Amino acid sequence: MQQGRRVAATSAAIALGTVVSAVLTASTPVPAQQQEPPNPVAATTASAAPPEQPIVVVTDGQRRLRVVPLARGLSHPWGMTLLPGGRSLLVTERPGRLRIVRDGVLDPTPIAGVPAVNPTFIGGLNDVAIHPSFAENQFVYLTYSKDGPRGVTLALARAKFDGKALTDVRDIFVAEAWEVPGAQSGGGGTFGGRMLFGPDGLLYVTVGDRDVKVLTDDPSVRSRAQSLRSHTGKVLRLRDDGSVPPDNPFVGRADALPEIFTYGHRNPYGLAFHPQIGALWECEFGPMGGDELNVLVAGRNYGWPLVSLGKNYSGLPVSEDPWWRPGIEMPAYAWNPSANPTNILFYTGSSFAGWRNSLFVSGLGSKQIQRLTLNRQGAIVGRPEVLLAQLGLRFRDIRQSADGSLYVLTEGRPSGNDDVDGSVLRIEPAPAASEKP
Ligand SMILES: [Ca+2]
Repeated sequence: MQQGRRVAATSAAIALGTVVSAVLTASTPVPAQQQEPPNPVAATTASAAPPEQPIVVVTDGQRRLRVVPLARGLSHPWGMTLLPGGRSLLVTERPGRLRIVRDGVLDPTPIAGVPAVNPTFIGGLNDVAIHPSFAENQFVYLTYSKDGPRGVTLALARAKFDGKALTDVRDIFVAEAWEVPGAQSGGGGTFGGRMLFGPDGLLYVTVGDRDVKVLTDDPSVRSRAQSLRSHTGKVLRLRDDGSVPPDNPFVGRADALPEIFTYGHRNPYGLAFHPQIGALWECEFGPMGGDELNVLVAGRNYGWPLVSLGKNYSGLPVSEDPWWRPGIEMPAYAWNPSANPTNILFYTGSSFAGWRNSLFVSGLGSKQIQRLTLNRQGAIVGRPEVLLAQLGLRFRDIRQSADGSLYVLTEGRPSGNDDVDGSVLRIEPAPAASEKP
């Protein structure tokens, strides 16, 4: 996995180099009296450190953004959720800590009560979500890599959060996605772990393909994404107590696990509901190439590994049918070069003029946020607008606050449980160039 990721990161970096130079050279010169103070972006381009002070950056669509660091010194921040009122947010650190930022200040003490996680390689604590009725029931949900007699799998815990600590912590769902981490993969395969409550009040959870043979051409593990008897490579649909909604697509079938909503996914890390059409969108990593956006329909097969535009890390194509086979859904959008999409978000605010209903994508190896435009039919049109590529940071998550700001999580390096190069950044519209930032 390490090796494969390095290869993927290199090709993404080459593609990104073009984007970055375009961003840096495309600006129209402005009269001297309108020029800003020296742009602090230049100082952060080469390092992987998040900014220490608010800075202004320009997108490749010439939009000026203000980037405000809210928390630094985090270790691989993975998921976040804003608490009601919008003044506090919870953020996970992959090695196994849950942190809280109140009024823009990170509490130095992690929140007590997080379950024990297996932080091997890219395992650990994943996402955090709150119940739609959090103000009444204080329910917080965590996904994490759980140790057990059959190796490691993805688990979903629910707890009560009183503003200080987690209590009544218990697993409400443990995925049938066990694998024993192998030396071949340098780790334990991918876990997924993204969570999203839908407008139906149900909890959607992603599970990765757990491919401990990812560096080989051997498809025996990844093929479990096609098996309805496994939670590997699936998007699941659960009630708020972890039980099965009776209208799930495979309920009542003896040959299928009833939590499954869709199947045939590789490394699904992002979920978002379209604000008007209501459809659930999902993003996933391919191997080398093959990153996809999918529009999920209950019970459908999204192909992995029978259909993929990607190549195995050996260089051989994953499939002779890169686009389609009968019975398999095509992606709504495929990235070339890779975006490494970690989460997606339909923007519903009004802070950024013209951006409502755009789809934002946080990118890991691509080290950028992309804004995709949809037409009235819900199809993606035109080229992505690239945001924040100047920072040189890997983006793990993107969320929107009630006031219309965007929040992103960043990390410098891919793995390492002692790293402290992660941050929470808030993105706001920047004042015009003639004003002070
Ligand atoms: Ca697919």
